[in-house]
Amino acid sequence: MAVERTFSIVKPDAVAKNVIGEIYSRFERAGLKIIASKMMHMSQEKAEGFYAEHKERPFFGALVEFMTSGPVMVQVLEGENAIKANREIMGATNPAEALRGTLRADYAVTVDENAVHGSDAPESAAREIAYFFSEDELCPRTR
Ligand code: DAT
Ligand code: MG
Repeated sequence: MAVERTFSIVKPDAVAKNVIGEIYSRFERAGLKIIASKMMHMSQEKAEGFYAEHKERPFFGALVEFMTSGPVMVQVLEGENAIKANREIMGATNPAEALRGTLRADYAVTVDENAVHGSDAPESAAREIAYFFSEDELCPRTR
């Protein structure tokens, strides 16, 4: 197993539900360390760039509108197999298909407002981390 970093977002619906701490606790209980974190309200341009891979999808406009509808928390998680571990904590994209005890099963209601984002591969993790954080904002644990 390898120590990895992944990028995560607590989306506007979950921030509005006031469950930032609950979600951070799930990461911590699973052994993932938060090595960078900030609250922000994404501009349309920022959200469009982040989801550029979905530009041609029919839900793109609604997705960008949702992601800019309120503040989000963006964070970098570090730990053993962090990318896959975070995807397991999150659950399936559609909360109706998410396993019990996952974040999306507990905090999301619909596929278009599904509480959290998590990188899906090493390449996207690196790209997404760099899209939101500069190198000097990352704080690896030294103790
Ligand atoms: P994930 O967020 O699980 O990585 P994804 O990358 O396929 O899922 O899609 C990104 C986001 O786009 C997803 O979190 C919510 C939205 N989305 C995906 N499929 C959708 C659909 N069929 N209808 C509405 N929104 C959708
Ligand atoms: Mg995705």
